[in-house]
Amino acid sequence: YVLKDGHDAIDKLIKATIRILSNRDAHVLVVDHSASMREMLSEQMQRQLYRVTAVASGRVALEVLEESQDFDLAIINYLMPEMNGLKLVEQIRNRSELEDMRIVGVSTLEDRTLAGQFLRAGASDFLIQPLVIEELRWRVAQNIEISSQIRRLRELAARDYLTGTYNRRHFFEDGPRKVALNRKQGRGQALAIVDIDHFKLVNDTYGHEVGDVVLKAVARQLNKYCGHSHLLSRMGGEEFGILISDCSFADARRFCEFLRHAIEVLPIKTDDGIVKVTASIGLAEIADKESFDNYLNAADQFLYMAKSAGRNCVFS
Ligand code: GH3
Ligand code: MG
Ligand code: MG
Ligand code: MG
Repeated sequence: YVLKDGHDAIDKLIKATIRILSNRDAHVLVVDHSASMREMLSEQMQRQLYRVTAVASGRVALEVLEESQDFDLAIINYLMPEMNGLKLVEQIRNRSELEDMRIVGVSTLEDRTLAGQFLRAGASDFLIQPLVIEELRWRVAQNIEISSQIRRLRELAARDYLTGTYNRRHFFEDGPRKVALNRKQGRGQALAIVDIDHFKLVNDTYGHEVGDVVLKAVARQLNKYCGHSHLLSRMGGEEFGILISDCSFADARRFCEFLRHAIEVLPIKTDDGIVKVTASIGLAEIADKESFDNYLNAADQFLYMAKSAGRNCVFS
């Protein structure tokens, strides 16, 4: 009986450890005016293998969050001169790019309404000072688990099921955002639409399954060269959109020509042997302040011209 109890305890310990380890490297921001609290919180977070950044004021916290949006959770003390914890939470929640970050408010029990105020302002959780270490650890661990689940779901929702590239929804969400950012930073950019030539014929000749293999291979080839620099998405069917960033228009044109060639020479292994395809590309320069949709339309018109001109070419 004792042994069984022992196994149970070990089992629980292992499960708890796995829960913490699965989120190691999560990034925690500690905002506390007291140096000893910052030190204690940092130590506790590091024990759970989280990365920690500790700052002494709301102002510095906002500066840090301006620089990096990769924080999973912030622990924010109410009592701070200049800007109190509640004000800081309100400011953070005004910024949509930080909406997934979990916030744990901290304060003494002097004012019983503070927990409610913190939650109303957008905090995810609340802890009473003096902190109980076990409670601190598990509230933080659970909130980080929620934030990583949200991240996983977002990632899943942004991907195309067949090819693994970003999907249309993500392209139309993130595309305009990236265009605005490039514009602000004075970077050249362009929109391309890549459409596989006579793809219907591939399906008709070899069947849908081989068609799927071809789609995946073309997507992998495009992804190989777009990497993190250029936003690639499957817009639908056998059509891919690419937002080319930080690039002169001449270079964007060369890049598209390179992609076209990379598809043309790609031998695609299928159950029916090697299949080869070509693609046509329409490319529009993003230079003015027109909408994302307008630039896509322009790229689409160039694509139409490329098809009319005999396919396997780039028009811009
Ligand atoms: P064009 O050179 O003018 O682009 O001709 P096309 O045959 O490539 O273009 P069309 O728009 O006539 O046909 C596209 C085909 O893509 C039709 C559709 O069955 C096929 N398709 C769309 N989505 C998928 C998919 O997920 N898997 C497969 N295997 N085929 C798909
Ligand atoms: Mg078509
Ligand atoms: Mg096509
Ligand atoms: Mg098409």
